[in-house]
Amino acid sequence: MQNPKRYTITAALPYTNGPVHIGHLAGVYVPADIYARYLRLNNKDVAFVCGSDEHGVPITLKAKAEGVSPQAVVDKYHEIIKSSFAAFGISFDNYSRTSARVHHETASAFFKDLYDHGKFIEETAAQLYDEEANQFLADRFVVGTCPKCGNEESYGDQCENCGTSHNAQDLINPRSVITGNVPSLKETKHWYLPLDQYESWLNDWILKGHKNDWKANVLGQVKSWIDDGLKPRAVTRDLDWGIPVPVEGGEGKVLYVWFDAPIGYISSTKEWAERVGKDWEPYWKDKETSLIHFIGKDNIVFHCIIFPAMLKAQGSYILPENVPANEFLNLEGNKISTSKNWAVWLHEYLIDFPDKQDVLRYVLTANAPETKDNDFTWKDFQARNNNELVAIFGNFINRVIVLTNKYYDGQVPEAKDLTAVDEQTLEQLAAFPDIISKSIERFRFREALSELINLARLGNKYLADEEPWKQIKTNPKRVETIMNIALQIAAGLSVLCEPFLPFTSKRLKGMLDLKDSDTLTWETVTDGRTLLKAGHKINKPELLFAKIEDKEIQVQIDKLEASKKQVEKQPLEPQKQTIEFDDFSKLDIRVGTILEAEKIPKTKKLLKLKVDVGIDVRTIVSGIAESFEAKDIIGQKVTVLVNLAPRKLRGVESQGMILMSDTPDGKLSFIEPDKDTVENGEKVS
Ligand code: B3M
Ligand code: ZN
Repeated sequence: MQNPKRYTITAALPYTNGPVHIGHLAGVYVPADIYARYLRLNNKDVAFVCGSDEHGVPITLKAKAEGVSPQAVVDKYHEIIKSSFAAFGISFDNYSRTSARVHHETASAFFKDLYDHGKFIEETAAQLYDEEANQFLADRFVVGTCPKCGNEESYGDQCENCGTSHNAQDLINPRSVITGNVPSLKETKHWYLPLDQYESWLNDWILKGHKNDWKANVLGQVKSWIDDGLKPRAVTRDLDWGIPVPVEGGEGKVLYVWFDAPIGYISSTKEWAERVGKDWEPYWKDKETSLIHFIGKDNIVFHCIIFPAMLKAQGSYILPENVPANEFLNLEGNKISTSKNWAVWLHEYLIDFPDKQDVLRYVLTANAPETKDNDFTWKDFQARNNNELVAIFGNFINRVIVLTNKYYDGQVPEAKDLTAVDEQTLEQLAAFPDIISKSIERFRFREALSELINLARLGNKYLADEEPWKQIKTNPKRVETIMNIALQIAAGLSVLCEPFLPFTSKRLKGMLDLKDSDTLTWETVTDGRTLLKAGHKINKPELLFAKIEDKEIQVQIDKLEASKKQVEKQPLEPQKQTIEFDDFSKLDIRVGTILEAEKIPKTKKLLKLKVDVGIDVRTIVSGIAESFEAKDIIGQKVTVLVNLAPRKLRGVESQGMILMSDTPDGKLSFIEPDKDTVENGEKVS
């Protein structure tokens, strides 16, 4: 679309079943924020909206796992996510949540509207049911083998291995996540969106209409969906967490989370418009609005097929102009995994690196998984900070500010008698806004960022070639011009870096004493000669970027290693049922000493022991022969359950039990008092 009147920019609504990690940031929120900030700097009318996705099975499962209500789960993570986005400088115009009233009303009305206009198919069909849990098994309540790739741990709605999304009934060997049982089938009524009826329209609109401007990975997925043939898709579920189905027969059912969540973009826009006194409708209904969805690749089908079909069915909404979905970011060579805690969590990063938001924004953009999956490593994070932000960007700015303060007491000198090199440098500066724009407008943020760094390189090269620090003695007039031009580049950087590095932009503008009220837009950089007027006074130098030392990086690597070990550890048995103190006090446990030990013939595990337990010396048969040699344990102090009913093992009566604990290598270990002075017969309580 040439010159749209306004932009509606959406970023995928994060599920509130956990905090946000760098994969989410690199895939969705950082590129969306760059785009929104860029447009605002170009004086465009922008609504950048997002919010928490608070429905769906993942929330219910998390609530079950934590033993709290779904509401408690969403309240907790909504706060964490919302505040960490804000601290990270993601400039949403509005961050809402799908539990908000405006959203329940909007989604409900949307469903009712489609229902009233006969856009759904109503169908009663057999669905997976867990008899023991008394519940239908939709989506993530069921796992099984993916019909497409054979992954045995595929969810009911989506396979994380191959990315395909399917219906729970499509799984081979399904089992309930709640009980582990094999589900049965039970009839239930649902409403379906007949996607098959939209197939040829989707084909024309996306595969023909957008074949040149949408990303190849997005077109590829859409094509494969359409080639496979679209089927009607249920938009309601038998669950109790979600937005109630607002029509007759909908009792006890809720809207499918992927029906309500994208409507969340609309509700969030409404909430924003209300707050700032605007009309929300043009942002969703005016043909001259450009609607852009930023998402990760696992959300493509929902944003390119299902949601557009819903919008089309409703009839009065615009369709997305582009859906620049990213691939995935891996971490240190492995897939990011919430359950394995293999992630860098944003809220933790912000604690560990409180003033380094821009460093992470930089690294995630430079490494963005735009066309293929990419890897984040802490070493690369450190290297990019030290070799690019500090050594190129920071170094240039520092030289300019320090020298201007030193030579001219901070006053911008005048540029006179420009040389060919000066003219050329200014022309190069003036070309950057356009170069960077072109990349941003094609959603090539890595390319855009590398051009930004090229501008800092230009500044460094200019200073290195012109050597003001040498010429100041021999040709001070010339140095005035050099420093003026270097200052224009610094000012240009302060503007052009804003979408990528907003905190840096602010600090740099502070040093250059460029007030926010100054009319410095993207466009002004194209006339790079007068960004800073002669005589303008700048401020003292401050550190823009600091070197990151090995030890700071090691802390992060150690943290990841610790998560890995945690996962590799054998899972501990869950705690047994609670007992009363009276139950415990029935046990009579005493300290004892092994006096004799011999192997019981023809057994692998059993030793016959004579143990002095203070009250008497008794025979105990113990299954510890795989962990100890009989001769080595004579004299060993032990704890013994002495009032266990005697029983015969291999013909020998055992009168008690030695208490042991397991060791990580699968052997046993004695439980002994930590002091030698504890005597046989002392009670353990
Ligand atoms: N909550 C899914 C996800 O985080 C999701 C996106 C909704 S966007 C409308 O992958
Ligand atoms: Zn699969």
